[in-house]
Amino acid sequence: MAEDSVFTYDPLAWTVTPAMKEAFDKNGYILVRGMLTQKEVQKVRRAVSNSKGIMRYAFGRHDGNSRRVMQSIWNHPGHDLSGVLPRIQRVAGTIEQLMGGDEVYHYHSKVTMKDGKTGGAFVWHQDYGYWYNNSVMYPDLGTVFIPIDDCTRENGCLQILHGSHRMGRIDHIKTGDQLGAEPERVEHAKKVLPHLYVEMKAGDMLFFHCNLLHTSDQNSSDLRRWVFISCFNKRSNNPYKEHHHPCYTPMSKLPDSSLLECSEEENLEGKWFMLIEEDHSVNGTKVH
Ligand SMILES: O=C(O)CCC(=O)C(=O)O
Repeated sequence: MAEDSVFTYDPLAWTVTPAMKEAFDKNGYILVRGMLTQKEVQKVRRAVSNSKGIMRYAFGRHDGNSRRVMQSIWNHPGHDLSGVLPRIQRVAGTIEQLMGGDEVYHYHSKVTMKDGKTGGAFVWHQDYGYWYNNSVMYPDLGTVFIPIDDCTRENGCLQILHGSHRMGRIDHIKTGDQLGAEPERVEHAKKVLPHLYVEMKAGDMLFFHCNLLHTSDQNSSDLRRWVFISCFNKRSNNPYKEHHHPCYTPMSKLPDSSLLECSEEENLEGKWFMLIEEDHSVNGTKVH
């Protein structure tokens, strides 16, 4: 990893510093080690792994190489544990500051599930390659990638092209059931930009710009690789048409202590899980 983009969480003095903002703008991401405590990781892992809603709404997208990536996506955070995590200051407050400080709202959260030996790959893409199709005018969105299992090269950790967000939006074409960035351009970018494997411990967080090119391999190891991902849009970038993710909806941020205080492991009320047939960016295949 580029040293100027790697930070360590300090619970007593967490603030987005000018160095973090500069690294985010220049490199397209920052990685913060140890943002969740072990106790918090265990609580989130248990809630997500036991969640009936997340499993019920899971769907697969073929990766063009005989496997599927499995995801479950919900649009409004809700008030249970999986709705508290995106709204704590460490998550929502940090991405908001990194994106310049204007108000952000919850665009959606998801869990990507790569089980051992079966987990599929994500093709190279930019998140804005999808979201552009949702009538979102500007690339003013950001993603927070929060592993709940350790992510290594063996189990299909995230890979990024350092600085690729500065290429602007690239055309995306269908690959398997996924939208992938134009391969010729990606191949060239791989020659001129550092290609990084982002190995992360559960509880580390990667904050990245919506035009950063990223991918991840199939999981052929024995170890599960599940990741919680939350995506945010600026209020000022309200999509000009309604679609399968929300238009501006005020989001109340929560103190960091809320995660351990939350007693609702699961409550699906108001979460608006996305059905695969409603996804007009690209389609996939139903699991249930
Ligand atoms: O979980 C991963 O490896 C990548 C997920 C991703 O890129 C996405 O959902 O857009």
